[in-house]
Amino acid sequence: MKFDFVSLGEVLIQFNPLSAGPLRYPKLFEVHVAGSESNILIGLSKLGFTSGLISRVGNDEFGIMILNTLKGEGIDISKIKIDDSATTGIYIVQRHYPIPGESTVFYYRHESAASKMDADDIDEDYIKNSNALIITGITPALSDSCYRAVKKAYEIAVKEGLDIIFDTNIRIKLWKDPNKAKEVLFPFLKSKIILTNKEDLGILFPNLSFEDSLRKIIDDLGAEILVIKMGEEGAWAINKKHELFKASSYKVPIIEDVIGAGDAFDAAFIASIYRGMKIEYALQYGAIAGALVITTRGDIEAQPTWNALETLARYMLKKEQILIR
Ligand code: KDG
Repeated sequence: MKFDFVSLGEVLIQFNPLSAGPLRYPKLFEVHVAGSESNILIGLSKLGFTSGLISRVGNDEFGIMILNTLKGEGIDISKIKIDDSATTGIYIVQRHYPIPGESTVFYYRHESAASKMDADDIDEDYIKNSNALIITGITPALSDSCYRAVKKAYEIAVKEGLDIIFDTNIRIKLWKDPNKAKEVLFPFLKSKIILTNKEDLGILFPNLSFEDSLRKIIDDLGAEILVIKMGEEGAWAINKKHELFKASSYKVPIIEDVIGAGDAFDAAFIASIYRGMKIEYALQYGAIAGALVITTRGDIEAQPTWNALETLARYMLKKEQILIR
């Protein structure tokens, strides 16, 4: 079977408290399946694209929950190994504290099953049989062996001429040292589509101004589209001709949990581009998908179908919140 997209990364169990505030108080938690790469693939699946994920889960109930969820969402799980030697990683979300509207994550994923992924987990034919490879800056941060796995997948994709889509997604809690993040992630910036944010650009290009870092990615590293996600301030995109596109964010009436908005944005942006839409509309669809996800706890549940995206876009047009096709 040929997939539209293939990715590799850790799928985690997310514990999300029913009440906001410091984690010492909540007694009730919801359980969700999350993880940047799987979030993006699930978002793409809801928007009509096929994909497979390369990963590992522990031989435990959470591992089974992840496999069942991914399968249920239409993701191929044939390359997700069940590792007897380690457990499935988890993380806990603290919402609206200390900064209202923001969420903080606490990881319990050190030495997790997915962190044991290695270059041997990468099956060349599986990558070759996909149209595009999606990678994020999270997987290379998990362990040296995960870095080798990402590098191998990337090299196969380059050799086979696949489109490569890279979300820089620098998680400082995982890297600890920003210089290490820069050193390891820089080579992956040679990708067709780059999705990033201002903070990550500051880490990747510490000696360049914001404008010069954009120029460097487009002119020297060869990206065709560079997207800068700016949360509440919306998103920008730049193409090879240096045309700049801007979309505002959609202001939602409730912010439940902002985690996962960036992945939903990526999925809707990528889906729109691969459906042949213009960059300016793809940006707006990305912003809509991101807005939807922050209205609920969990990263994947409110990711939109194509129909939902269009319904919300029309509703917003009526309210003149943003201009949409
Ligand atoms: O983008 C959302 C992810 O950050 C979250 O689901 C957990 O993958 C995760 C990570 O490594 O932070």
